[in-house]
Amino acid sequence: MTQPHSILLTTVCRPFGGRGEGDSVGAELFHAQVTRAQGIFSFRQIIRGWGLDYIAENLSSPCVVLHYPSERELVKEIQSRHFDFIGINFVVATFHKVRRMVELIRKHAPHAKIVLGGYGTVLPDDLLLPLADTICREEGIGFFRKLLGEVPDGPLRHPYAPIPSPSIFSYKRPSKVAHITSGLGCPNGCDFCCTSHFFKRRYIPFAETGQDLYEAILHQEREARKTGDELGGFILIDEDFFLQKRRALEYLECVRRDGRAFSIMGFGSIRGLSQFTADEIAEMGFETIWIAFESPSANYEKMKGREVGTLFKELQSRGISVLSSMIIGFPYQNRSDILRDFDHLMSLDPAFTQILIYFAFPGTPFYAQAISEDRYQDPYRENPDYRRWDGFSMHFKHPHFTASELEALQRELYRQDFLRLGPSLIRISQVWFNGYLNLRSSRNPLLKQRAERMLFFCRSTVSALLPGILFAPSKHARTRAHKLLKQIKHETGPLTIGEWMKSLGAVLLSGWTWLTLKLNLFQQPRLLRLEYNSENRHRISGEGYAPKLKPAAATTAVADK
Ligand code: B12
Ligand code: SF4
Repeated sequence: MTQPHSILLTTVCRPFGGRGEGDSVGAELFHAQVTRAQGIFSFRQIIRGWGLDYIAENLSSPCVVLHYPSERELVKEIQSRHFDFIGINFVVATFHKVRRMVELIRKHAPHAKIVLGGYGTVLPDDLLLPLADTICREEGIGFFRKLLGEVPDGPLRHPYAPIPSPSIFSYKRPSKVAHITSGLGCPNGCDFCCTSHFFKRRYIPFAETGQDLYEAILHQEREARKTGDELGGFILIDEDFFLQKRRALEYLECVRRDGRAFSIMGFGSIRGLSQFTADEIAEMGFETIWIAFESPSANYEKMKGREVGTLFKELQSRGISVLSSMIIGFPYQNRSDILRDFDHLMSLDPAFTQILIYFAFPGTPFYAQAISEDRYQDPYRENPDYRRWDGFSMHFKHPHFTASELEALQRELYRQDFLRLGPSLIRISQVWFNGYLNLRSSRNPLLKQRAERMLFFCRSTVSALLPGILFAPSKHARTRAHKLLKQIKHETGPLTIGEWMKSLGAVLLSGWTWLTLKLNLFQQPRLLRLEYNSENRHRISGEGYAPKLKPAAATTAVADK
């Protein structure tokens, strides 16, 4: 039996968006990267650093986790008690914050051992070693267990670590979204991909079987019930969930057996998704799937499978919205190549779009290539400023673009996405509505149930269509919102007085949202502080609480075919 240690795990400190920092680097996915050009229509959702919750949940020592503390809050925490280890999660773009945090830790807790972890550790030792006692460049639970003398490959527990449901027009929905990581890493090995190469193209399962995953989801539900949280759905972190075919099919079997699907947002490649029919994917409960579009001519393995247009259409017709990400700035691309790809993507009508500039993290084949071919531009070659390792700046010399030209084109494409397809809220409502129409007469009980869920989603956001009709950025988008509202009313009945009142409320709230954006008010995350394995925790991990999962220490080298 080892002596318990006292551990503090923290994300990097807020505030975000300081001088020289990329404006996408913060605590949000939608507003920072995906719906960033959508103004008052942008989705808002603070996402926590789940890696830290996973580590804390799986240690036996008491552990405090801080998500997005200010420097003052961090100092207050480290002064409040003795911590043996202080772990910091960071990415390359937030490395500069680590320097400052380490300064504070060394001043206020000089005895504490500093552990650096997360994907920022792809940076070289000469930068990191002076700041750390230990660096974790692997799966963090096993690593931390080893560090503390615990059994590294003991059973793995999924923490209950929910985040708020996405909000729009400053209206905070009461429900939460739970999170599960079913695995880390990805065997696809795209040349630019940090996570795939971080784990050397191995897949590290956190849920070995479909039954494990299903159990983990039920466990989240039970925890939500205990805590009094209303759960709106689940975010499933797994770079390419559908590539693990056997596990996904087993999961489907569990859903079919119990006749109950959970709403899931997840990630899947064309290659992985093509192993399933759209009905199967819908039966599993997926509501939103992040599918990389990149550039079809880039020819990545992950893009091989069903024709992208057919796949998108099939999914959308079952009420599954697609978040699609495009990369621009491949060396072979000139302006018209990029515009052609973009037109193609727009024709697929994704509910959400992300457009990033091709760039390379240390440790990837593309990074090695860029160094050997001397492709970095001067400011990024010697002593680079890592704050802009964010997908919104171009680091390389390009035959057809200067950095500012490509960055301007990226901004223009985000604007075009918004103008042409309209607010994501309308796009996603359209998908739900079509899903409802297509599935309502299905003889498959799970799909019929899904139609009911789509109808519920549609009606519960119908009030938000009025701001779309009034303020969407183009005539086309306003007409789209108007037409959708008419169709919904036609098929599902007129708006109730309550819905009309809410519609007016949404208009007022959209004015308030405009003001808060304009004045930059309430845009930072707040501190989320949690205690794990301690008396003070609102729920104590222990016997009877852990789902029965197999040890997750083993790594799987290849995906199921
Ligand atoms: C969710 C997510 C976010 C969320 C939450 C961020 C956060 N605070 O963690 C949001 C949307 C806010 C976000 C933003 C950004 N993100 Co992000 N994000 C992810 C994503 C999709 C999942 C991370 C996750 O939760 N995984 C599940 C947990 C359980 O696993 P994990 O994080 O890997 O943690 C495990 C190990 O890595 C390790 N570990 C992690 N932290 C620590 C700390 C210690 C002390 C130890 C010992 C171990 C350890 O142990 C954990 C358990 O095994 C990853 C891609 C991916 N699939 O991993 C990208 C990723 C981490 N993001 C990335 C980037 C670039 C960004 C942004 C810069 C994007 C931008 N343009 O602004 C910003 C930075 C914001 C910020 N404040 O850091 C890159 C990082 C690459 C790099 N080397 O820098 C990734 C890898 C995506 C990619 N493939 O490029 N992101
Ligand atoms: S499919 Fe996605 S996660 Fe996998 S290697 Fe390619 S970019 Fe990375």
